Parts: sequence; structure tokens; C-alpha cells
Amino acid sequence: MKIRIISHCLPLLCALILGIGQSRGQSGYHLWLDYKPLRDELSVSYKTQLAALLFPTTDGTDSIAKQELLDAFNGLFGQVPEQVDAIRQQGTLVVGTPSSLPAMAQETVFSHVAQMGPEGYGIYTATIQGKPATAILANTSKGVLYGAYAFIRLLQRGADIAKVDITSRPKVNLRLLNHWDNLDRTVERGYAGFSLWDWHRLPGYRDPRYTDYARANASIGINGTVLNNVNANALVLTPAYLEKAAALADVFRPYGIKVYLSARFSAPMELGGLPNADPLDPNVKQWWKEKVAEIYRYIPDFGGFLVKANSEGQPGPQNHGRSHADGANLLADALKPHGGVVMWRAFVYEDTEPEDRAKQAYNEFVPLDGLFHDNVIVQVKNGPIDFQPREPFHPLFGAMPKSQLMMEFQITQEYLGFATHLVYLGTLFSETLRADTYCNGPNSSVARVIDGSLTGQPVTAIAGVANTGTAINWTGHPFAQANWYAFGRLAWDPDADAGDIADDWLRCTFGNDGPLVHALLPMMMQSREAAVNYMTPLGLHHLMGWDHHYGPGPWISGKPRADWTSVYYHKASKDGIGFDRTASGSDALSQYFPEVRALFENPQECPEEYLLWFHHLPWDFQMRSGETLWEALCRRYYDGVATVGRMQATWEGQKGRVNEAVFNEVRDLLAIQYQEAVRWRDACVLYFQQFSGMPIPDGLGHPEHPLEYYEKMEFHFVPGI
Ligand code: BDP
Repeated sequence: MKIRIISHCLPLLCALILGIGQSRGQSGYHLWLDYKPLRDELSVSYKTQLAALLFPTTDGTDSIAKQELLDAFNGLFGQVPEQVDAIRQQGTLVVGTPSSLPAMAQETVFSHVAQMGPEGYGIYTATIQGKPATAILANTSKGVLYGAYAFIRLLQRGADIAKVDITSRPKVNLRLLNHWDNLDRTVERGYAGFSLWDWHRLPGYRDPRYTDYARANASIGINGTVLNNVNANALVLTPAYLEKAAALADVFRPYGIKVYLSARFSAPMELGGLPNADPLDPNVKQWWKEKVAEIYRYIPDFGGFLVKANSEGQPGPQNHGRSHADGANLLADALKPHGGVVMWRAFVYEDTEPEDRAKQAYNEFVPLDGLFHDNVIVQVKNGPIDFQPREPFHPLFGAMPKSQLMMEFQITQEYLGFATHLVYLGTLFSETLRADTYCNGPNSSVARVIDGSLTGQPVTAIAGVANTGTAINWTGHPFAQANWYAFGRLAWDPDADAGDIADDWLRCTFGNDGPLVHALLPMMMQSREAAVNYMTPLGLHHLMGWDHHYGPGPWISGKPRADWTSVYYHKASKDGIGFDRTASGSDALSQYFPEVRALFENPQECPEEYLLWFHHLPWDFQMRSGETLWEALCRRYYDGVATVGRMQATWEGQKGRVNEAVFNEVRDLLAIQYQEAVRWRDACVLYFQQFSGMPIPDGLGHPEHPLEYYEKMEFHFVPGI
């Protein structure tokens, strides 16, 4: 009987197993590292050019690089090169450092190595020992690893490797993901499942996925990860959790990735039983000193702490009458002997003060310029409010020349449609990085502030709040992978082009398919502007639903604090809309350098993208297009939705070009995005119409439901809280 049941079930079991296998293969799990076969003619030439591999390995890191090259060659053109220890007459790929290849170190091509620093690499077509070869060279095995991934990317793009001459080194030293992962595995503002860190089974069980995570990050140059939420639980600093964090650090180390932790400022009280956490108290100093020494016993190359202090209820030095500099320096001094850093967040605003929230971080931090110790980096969000679909750059960039400043972007789409909306963030990141602060005259971009080229700051860093989770495709939306990817690439080179990065991502993810890229690249590049338009056009901001931040909520008011409501930010009334941040209003504009002020000061000249961020204007204000402000606002809302409609059509055109599972998933998500975009548009237009008293311009259509319908919508168990 049993046998009969088994034999009956066997086909079903096989189908299930195969189905699961197929679904993982098709799911996007392999990210941009899915080595799909190239066109035949490319394969033929690569087979000849890369017939032999001369790659003496020296440690775990370059061994990973070697295996990755072998896997990539096998996948891309179906050939595993012969491994040799002397250069062939032709067709050899030489990989290594001056010390791993001592017999060749005097060759001309090695002269480039001097410019590469500890993490850079070069890829060259060269003559070595009188023979034509391809070379991937670096100073360190970490550089070799990055070079290997860059070379694979060239192959994935079908590049002509008969003439390559690339030297690349990262412009920013510390390139980190910030995980807002809690110890119970929920992820604050996470939309891709639970935390990747299986704390309960660590350190004993090391999920192979940790290795895949490290590999993905290494492939885009990310070299650090903060494991836990900035709203930190002090428990992460206890031995039980340090042992778990150490296991993760062991997995990540060969991939060049260091582990960091978010530290809770009151930990000396919670864990150490001290009566206070005053940064100037010798007992508190001693506690941190010992705690840090303990951490380094578990994790010898521990990177340091990230701290959210005196912000949104988190404890901090101000609880003890001390400044942010006192707090940061306390931890920095404890870390200093071990080589660790403190990333001290500037995302602060008073609990009580009714001052424009956009001004508060600047007011708090600028007076502290010059007081931070040299292993402190002040971590500043891209804009002065909070990761909105569009914000001007944060006025702190360029305003603290005697301090080290770093960038914090949000990769997870808290305010940009969660993991449901296709919104490519490369353009958002790049817009901020390229913005000119004028702190040192023209060409003082935010990128140049954070890469140290303006200030000479020795420690440079950039962080992105991660969008990864246990979702089989890592990020929930297949296209959200592009945001992780773009973050890494821009962290390496903040001046890189967001379009080139998207092009790379498309080719590496979906195969090197020209027509597909031709169709999808413009779609990606327009996607963020579409989201801005259907959510918060013309400089509006903070219009989202209460607390969970899902969907529109321009009507949110009457909450415990004004600056957590929408009405505080849009200030819509019969006389107009927008937040006056000029001298006649909050004067936040005065925090920028004069050239930037001049750009935004006059509503007639202010770029329309930022108009209502800086100005409160009447509904009949004349836009440059000749429309009234009300008409322009409506048009933007409708344009945003229309763009999503076009994105759907573009995607439909890719049927058969991407695997079916991903095709269907993106198609269905775009349909949800369209519905949600319509809801944003209709809710906002109707809400603002109460004040403008003007009709929706002809030809745009009319919302399906009355405003009340949208206001009454309730959503339960929204992810991310
Ligand atoms: C806000 C998020 C909140 C974070 C906070 C932060 O809504 O969950 O804790 O930022 O950055 O955007 O600390």
C-alpha cells in the first residue's frame, strides 16, 4: 500500500521538486550575476581570447574571484579555460597582483598598479612577456575580486576585449548597506520579506544565502554592512548576539565586507546597569571602552558603530545635557585604538520645537563643525526632510568643512511605492550627488563633498538603507534589484551615469538583448519622475498615509506633532499651496550657499521641481508654461499616471524576451502600480481642489470617487512597520 502511494505520488513529487528548482532559477534569485549564454559569435571570440587562465591564488578572496571567473565563462560562453602557469602564445587571461605574479611585475602593464590604491583594479589588453594577453591587475586580492566582477560585466555586455584599457578605483572608502533589521527578523520599512539574518539559528547555522548576499554586494563594490536597525536594541551588543554577528562577519570577510552595528546610546544603562549614559562620565567611557574591546575579540576587523541619537525618541547625549559631538566622540574614542569609525546620524529634529523641520539638523550640527574626532563621520540623509520622492539636497553638505560628512540614501522604497512600484532610483541618487552646493564656488557638487575631493576628509563614506529581505528575488520587486545595484555602483563612483548603470543592470540581469534594453532603459529612466508626479509633484512632500506611509494622505492632520502631518508641509488653503522657506517664511533657504539661494529664491525662476518646497503660491500663480499653478499641478498628477500606463505597454512588449515568471510578476505589479497611482492622483487632486475651488482642466478626466471615499480607506497590516 505504502509503495503504491509513493509510486502514485512520485510524478507529483518530481514535478514539485522540478517546479521549485525552476522557480528559483527563474525567480531573479541570481540577480545581475545570472550568466546567461551569449550570442554565438561572441562566444566564439571569447573562447579564443580566454582559452587559458594564469591566476595564482593567495587567499580566500582571490580564490572567490577565480571561481567566479570560471563560473561566468562557463555560463556565458560554455568554456572553462585551461589553467596554466606560464603565459601562452595567445589567449591567456592573466589575473593577480605584483606579489602573486612576481615574474611579471616588471612588465609595462604593471605600471598602472600604482594608481589603483588598496581596492582598485585595472583591466587591460597588453603584451606580457612578449605575448598578447588580457590582464586583470590590482594591488590586493580585494582589488582582484572587484576587477574580476568588472571584467565579467564587460563580457555580459558583449564588450570587445581585444582593446580594453580600464583603471578604476573607488572614490569613496566606505560603501555600506544599512539594514533596518530588527532582532525579531522584522525589517523596519522593509518590503521584501523578513530579515536575511536568521539570528535564532546563528551562529551554528550559516545559511548559504549569507554567502550569496556577500557575493552580490562584492560584485558592485559594497564593502560594509550595518546589520541592525538604527532604532537599535542594545541586546545586539551582548555576547550572545556578538557571537552571531561574528559568524556573519566570517562569511562576509573573504568578500571584502566588514560588519558594523547600530549602537543604542543608552546601552551602558541597559546592559551595564550604570545610572546614566552621560558621555563625559568616566564610568560610561570605561564601559564603552570595554564593550568595544570585547566586540573586537569576536570580530577582529569590526567596522564600527552607526548611531541614531536624540531622534524620534532614541536616547542620546542630549538626555544628559551633552552635545552630539560629545556623544559621537565618546564612541569614537573607544573605537579608535582598534581602527573603527562612528557614523553619527544627522537625522535629528526636536521633540518639541515648532521650527521648520527642514532646518533643524543644520541648526544642530553646524555649530559643532570641527568638534568631531577624526574617526567620526556625520551621516546625512540626501535631503533635509526624509527620503521623499524629491527633495533638494541637504544644506549640511558643504556646510561643515571641518567635519567628515557622508551620504545616506534610502534604497528601500518607503516613500516611493514600497516593493510594488517600479521606480528606478539611480536617477534620484545621481540628482543629489550632482547637485552643486557651491560651498567652494562652482563645481562643488555633493559628490565632491562626500568623496573628500573638496575637503580632503580622510574617511569618506556612503550608505544606503537596504531593500533586501527573504523574498526569493531578494528585493520584492524584480526591478528593485536595480536600486541595490545602482547604489553600489554610485557608491564606487558617485559621478557615474545613472543611465549607464541601468543599461548595465538590464544587460546583466536579462541578457545582452539590445531591443530589450532599448525599450526598458527609457522606461526605467522615466520611472522616478512618474512617481514624483503621481505622488508629490512640483516640490510637494510628505503627503503619504499616516505611520505606515502607504498611499496618499494629504489630509493627515491633528497628530501628536505637527511635523508628522501632511497639512504642515503642503499648507494648502484658499489662498494657495506650498511651504514658504524663503526669508518671508521659515527662511530654510538661507542655509544654502548664495548661488543656491539665488536659484530657488524667486518663484518665477525656481525650477518647477522644487517650487512648492520653497514657496507658498496662489492657485492662479502663472507657471512658465502659461498655465496656472492649479492647472500645472493637475497636469503633473495626470502625466504621472499616464507614464505608468506607458510603462505597462512597454513591458507588454517584452513578452517572450524575459522569463515568464518575471514577466508575469512585473506585469502584475505594474497593474497594481497603475491602480495606486490613480488613487494617489485622484485623492490628491480632489483634496487640493477643495482649496483651489477650480475645475480639473478639460481633457484630463475626473476621479471616479468623491474625496471622502479615499479619506475613509483603511489598510491593515501594511508591511514595514
Ligand atoms: C523615517 C522612517 C523611520 C526611520 C527614520 C530614520 O519612517 O522608520 O526610523 O526615517 O531614518 O523615514 O531614522
